[in-house]
Amino acid sequence: MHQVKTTCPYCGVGCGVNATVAENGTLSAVEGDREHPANFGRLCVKGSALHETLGEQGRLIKPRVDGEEVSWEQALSVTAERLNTLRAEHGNQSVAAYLSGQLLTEDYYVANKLFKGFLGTPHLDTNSRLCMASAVAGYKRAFGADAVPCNYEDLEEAELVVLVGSNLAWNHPVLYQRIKVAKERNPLMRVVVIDPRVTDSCEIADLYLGIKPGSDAVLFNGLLAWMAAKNKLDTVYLERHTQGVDDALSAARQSAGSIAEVAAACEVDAERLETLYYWFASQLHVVTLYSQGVNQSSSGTDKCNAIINCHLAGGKIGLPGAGPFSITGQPNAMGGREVGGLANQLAAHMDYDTPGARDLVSRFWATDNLVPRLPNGPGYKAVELFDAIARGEIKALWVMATNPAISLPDAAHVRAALEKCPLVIVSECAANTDLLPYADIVLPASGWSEKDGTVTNSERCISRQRGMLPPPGEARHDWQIICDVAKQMGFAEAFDYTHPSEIFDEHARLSGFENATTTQRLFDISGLAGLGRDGYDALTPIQWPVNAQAPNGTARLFVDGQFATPDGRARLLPITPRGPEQRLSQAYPLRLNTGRIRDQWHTMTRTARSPRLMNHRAEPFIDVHPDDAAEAGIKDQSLAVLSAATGQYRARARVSKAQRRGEVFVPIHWTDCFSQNARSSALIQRIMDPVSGQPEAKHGAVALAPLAPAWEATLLVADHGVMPEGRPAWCESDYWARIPMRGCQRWQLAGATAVNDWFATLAAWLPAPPALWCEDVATGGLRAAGVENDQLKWWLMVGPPDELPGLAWLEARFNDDRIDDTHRRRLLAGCDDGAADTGPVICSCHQVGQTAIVDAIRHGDTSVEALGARLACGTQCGSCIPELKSLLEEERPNARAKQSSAHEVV
Ligand SMILES: Nc1nc2c(c(=O)[nH]1)N[C@H]1C(S)=C(S)[C@@H](COP(=O)(O)OP(=O)(O)OC[C@H]3O[C@@H](n4cnc5c(=O)[nH]c(N)nc54)[C@H](O)[C@@H]3O)O[C@H]1N2
Ligand SMILES: Nc1nc2c(c(=O)[nH]1)N[C@H]1C(S)=C(S)[C@@H](COP(=O)(O)OP(=O)(O)OC[C@H]3O[C@@H](n4cnc5c(=O)[nH]c(N)nc54)[C@H](O)[C@@H]3O)O[C@H]1N2
Ligand code: SF4
Ligand SMILES: [Mo]
Repeated sequence: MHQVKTTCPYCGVGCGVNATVAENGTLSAVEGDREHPANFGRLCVKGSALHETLGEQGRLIKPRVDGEEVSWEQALSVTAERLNTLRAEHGNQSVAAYLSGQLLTEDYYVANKLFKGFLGTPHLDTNSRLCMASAVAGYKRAFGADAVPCNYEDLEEAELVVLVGSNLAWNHPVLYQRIKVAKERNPLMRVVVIDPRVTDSCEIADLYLGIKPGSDAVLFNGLLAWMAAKNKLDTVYLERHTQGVDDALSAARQSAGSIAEVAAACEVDAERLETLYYWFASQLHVVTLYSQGVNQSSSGTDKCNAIINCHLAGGKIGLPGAGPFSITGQPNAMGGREVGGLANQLAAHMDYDTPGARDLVSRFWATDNLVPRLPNGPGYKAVELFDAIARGEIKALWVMATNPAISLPDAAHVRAALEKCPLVIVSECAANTDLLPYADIVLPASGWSEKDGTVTNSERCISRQRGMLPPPGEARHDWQIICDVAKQMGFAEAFDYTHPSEIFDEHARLSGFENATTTQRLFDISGLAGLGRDGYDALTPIQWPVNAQAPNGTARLFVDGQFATPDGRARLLPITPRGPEQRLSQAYPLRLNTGRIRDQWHTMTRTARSPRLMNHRAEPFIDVHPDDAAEAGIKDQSLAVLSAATGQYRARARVSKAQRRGEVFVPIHWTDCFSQNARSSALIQRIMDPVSGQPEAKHGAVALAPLAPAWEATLLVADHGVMPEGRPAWCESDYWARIPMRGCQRWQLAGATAVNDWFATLAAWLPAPPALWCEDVATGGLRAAGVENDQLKWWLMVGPPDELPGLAWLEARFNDDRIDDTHRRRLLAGCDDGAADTGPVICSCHQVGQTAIVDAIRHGDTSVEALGARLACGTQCGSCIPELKSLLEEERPNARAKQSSAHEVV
């Protein structure tokens, strides 16, 4: 048994993880690394379940070409040959790559080098386009470089933290916990949440602004104008270190009138708005932390600059506890930006129009004598790239570590493009995704715990992810696959790496190459060149820039007021606010918001492997305000359908006052692997920010209607030895959702037409006939179970899922070697005689259910601490504390109607 220090592969917080590798070669436990500056020992529920998501089952283990398993040798030569043929026939620019912020920096670097440097195509973009592109463009316009000024300590040192379009409690939980602790220590610290939804992040908010979706630029323009009117501008800072304040101010004044007018435009209370303005203007130590509620907009870049303007105007930047902080989503969104993985970038923070950059990069890569030369200008951004595929212009696409069939807007259009594309190559870890059916060539990649390299988190901190386990089957590391293909294509010398440390070394050298002489680039990690393999293996977290001037890294940028623009001054930009471009209409009257849930990661290829992470939100859902639900004739927990111009979405309604009237929220996580039709991206149009190319994923237009099925059922099916391969027959139902459990799968099903003969239906669905059967003719309810060789094979309940017993007991029976007589008698009931149903799981770490918590509250527990002492809930990662508080509130005598999980905030 030994311990390895590595980094969590999920969110951009980039927590350090201590992983325990057991004697049998498995990863037996994980805990937070106390020495890592991102988390100092903390982990959230996803991070602490990492070891439960590993194992060979469900992994891709062999390369495939045209649906047939082949050797690596064949896969590589076919890949190289087909790419070369298409390039020869249609030109270099007919091939493209679509990468991901979940690749390691080394993978990203070689992919960028191959496509832009050696294949001569600029069409290499990344899913960071859907995520960080507006933040990148905002920083570049203001600072002259894509550089996050702040660090995590600033969040603790601030007197005011403003969360804009960020549900930090769920999406960056460890940072949220850090702010929470800092707030307990510093009673003067204030937190403001600006979000159309009341989220769990509001738990620590002193002020909540339930803003009209898309109106953030009006709010921040209003703030700038207000600061000027109240003499709260830092005129000395503006004069010495910035440019453009006059134009910015006049644009701000034009769009934002009085407090009352801004409040009306943003649909928030005027007094609350003025409180925010007053707090912001009167504090120097302010951090505004913004995320997808700002970025994923057709005017996302402008919103970022509206925020940055206010920080520059108040001199609230370059100081401890101050700055505009764009928080990154993916573990290596930042690393991808560093190597130049966006289509408008060339390499190492250099763009095509950076003076001298093209020459510098081609000399460094020794491509200057090569035909083709480096591309002349930017390539297609993600949405444009798929449009070019649909037009037939791009003939070959290599996708790595992302799933455009799910995460790009207008999924139907993307799928049609993929269908049409002559060559689709996919490098992937999971055996089952919505993208793989479109792949001509499938290349099995190693995953977290197997791969070795570096990632950069939200505070520019470079950390090592370390390989601990061998990849399953024949899976290879992404960097290796790319280099193998490059070698087959004739570029052996330039891709002759034997270890990621060599790639990192080259990346570090490029970042410093002629830096300060020709193009002055802020991104400089030349201090990390020449580490050698041992130095690379021993690398401890460090923040860039790391160079001769800053050998130990740089905690904070722009402390001297010098920016990366030609004249060293930051830019304030004139911002004219624009609303969402996806317009509401009579046909589609509701505003659609999309986002994340606490326990799942994106398309669930990893988090759904840990059954306990499925418990918090088991099915796809639609959050809807009670009045909108009533108007549509929809009850809480009933099935509903959303329609948009581009597609449909079916899920269970959650009626909640946390939603504003006229707006619905859906999660982004469900794919065709987990549900019949619950892809959020099917409802979003292909509309982008004109500067950044980031899609407007937060502002769809939809209609809501009940699904009103004739029947609903819950079917549990054992994992092994029951069903043949392929999609089960019940997937023909009008609604289904698959929920992985331990040893079995739960299927929530519903149909539009009544089933007259369940016995015949079950015989058609399942090989094992019913052994137990209980029908309630009056209600149409039915319970049945299939038992073979004393083993539970399946269990069915026809009826609405709120009649289900807690499923822990049944789950245990699916894992029994044999069902004894006592258990057999209880099977249809689905629980032990008198056993309490624990209800939906609230605390994922300790698996504590809602019923147990409510019971404890009714027995006198009045605080989160008391509940923790009795049930252990909320005592590990703390992510469920907001929900515990809601339950405490709801169960209080005379509590308001038990309808919402909203928190009261002033
Ligand atoms: N659990 C979990 N954590 C994750 C991820 C995950 O999949 N699961 N993914 C990671 C990734 S890649 C990313 S990018 C981050 C994203 O992290 P966040 O940006 O925090 O995530 P989202 O839930 O997409 O959206 C944030 C909030 O924006 C709000 N919003 C919508 N429209 C507007 C608006 O017009 N104005 C304002 N002010 N707010 C608005 C939404 O209501 C939502 O609460 O999370 C990372 N962390
Ligand atoms: N409507 C709507 N759409 C959105 C968003 C939204 O808020 N609303 N958010 C957008 C944002 S911010 C993001 S970041 C995207 C995320 O969307 P995606 O990037 O499409 O989602 P993931 O599930 O993270 O896809 C990663 C894939 O890579 C595989 N994988 C994991 N590790 C590795 C590896 O090491 N190598 C290889 N080769 N494969 C690997 C995983 O199994 C998975 O299939 O979605 C975007 N789309
Ligand atoms: S906060 Fe993010 S990086 Fe940290 S453990 Fe959770 S998912 Fe991983
Ligand atoms: Mo993201």
